[in-house]
Amino acid sequence: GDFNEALKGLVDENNSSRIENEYTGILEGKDIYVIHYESAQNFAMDLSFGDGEVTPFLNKLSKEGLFFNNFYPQHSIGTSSDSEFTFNTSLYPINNGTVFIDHSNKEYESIQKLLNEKDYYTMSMHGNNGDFWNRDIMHENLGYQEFVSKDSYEIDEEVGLGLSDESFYKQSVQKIKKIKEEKKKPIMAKLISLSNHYPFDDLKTYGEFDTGYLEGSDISNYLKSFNYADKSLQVFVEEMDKEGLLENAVILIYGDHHAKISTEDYEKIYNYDKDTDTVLAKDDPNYIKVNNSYLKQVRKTPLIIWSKDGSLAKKVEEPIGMVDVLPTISNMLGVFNPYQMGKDIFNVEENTVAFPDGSFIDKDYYYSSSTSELYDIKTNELLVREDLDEDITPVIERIEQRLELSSNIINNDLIKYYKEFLKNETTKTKVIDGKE
Ligand code: GP9
Repeated sequence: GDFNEALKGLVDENNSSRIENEYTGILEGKDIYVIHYESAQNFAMDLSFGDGEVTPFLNKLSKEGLFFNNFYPQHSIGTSSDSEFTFNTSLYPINNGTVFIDHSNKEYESIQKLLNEKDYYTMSMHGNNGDFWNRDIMHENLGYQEFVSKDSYEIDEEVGLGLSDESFYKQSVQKIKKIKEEKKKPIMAKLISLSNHYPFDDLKTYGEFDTGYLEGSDISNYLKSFNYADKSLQVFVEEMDKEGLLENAVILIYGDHHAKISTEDYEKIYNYDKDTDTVLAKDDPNYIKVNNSYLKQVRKTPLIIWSKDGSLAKKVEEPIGMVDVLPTISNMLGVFNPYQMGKDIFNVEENTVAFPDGSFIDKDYYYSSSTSELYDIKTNELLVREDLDEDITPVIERIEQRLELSSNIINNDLIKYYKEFLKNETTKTKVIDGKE
């Protein structure tokens, strides 16, 4: 019916925009290690205090790799699980529930399934309970051949929600090593980190990290936690290297969503005066309250594709969303998902990042659907739509249509029916061919 027509439109559009570019196939056959980096936010990468940068190791990787510094996760209420879902499928999360929980019985096309067909071994690893976010069911559905969770790890050191990142990474490297030896094929392994999680109160385990004028605030605790997670990530990369696992591999890092940090705490950073080393008082006439546009941008998370030889090094400024990651990396890996909602970032001139609530960001604007406010993305100034040269109504409408199509695919299991429809079409053609 109508749904299939809309899906057919998407498939046709995706097929016709499949273009070779300088990145096509460059990762074919390489091992891909994906770090799902809990609550990693971009702004912290730019901060440094008495003890130096908050995330020196992540910063190093961002300089040596392909660094998307305007990357936005597009999660809804399913937070971590939504980001995983969108990364895996290039579909948007739904608004009235959580795909991982409510739609785990539907059929999806995923990066794992595409790589499985290319004889990859695909797996995911996490130090938390396997049924958290219904992962044990959903990871299998999404095509991971193996999901290693809490029961397979020795819980020898705990931070926040459970097994510490450092121990998790160390044990994971040994598991990866064993699997590489056994399977003798390219591997895609996703490692879901855990330590950098709210409420960021495990200060003793994080270790010393001076946050200067922020000391004592929640954001300070977040930065200490992130600094800990950064040191753990460094352990992971160094151990992988020691085991010789980085020679024909890339590490892809994405921040899954923003952390719970109060607006007031962001304002501390915004209203900090370097010369006097003080934060402006709240009643000071120069005190600046941050608005929605600022908050949307300060909640950006990193996206990095890194290889040991540094050959990918480049900064990509174009706005990119989680939904665009699969189209972009699948072109690099030489696979293709016809049901993707996102775009290969290297094949678009200007990208628009849509959020599940209908808000969007592009190179000029941030539009908030809940308030219908439009902001200048660079100055965070509120704009008057009527005063603009261009009309953004068609952009808003197109986004609504795309989100509706994505939700329909999920709610009505359209990929399954579409695949059946395609199979029938092929059989029909064969019968006709047979008669001729
Ligand atoms: C739990 C971890 C955190 O296993 O992924 O989930 P979140 O609270 O970030 O959605």
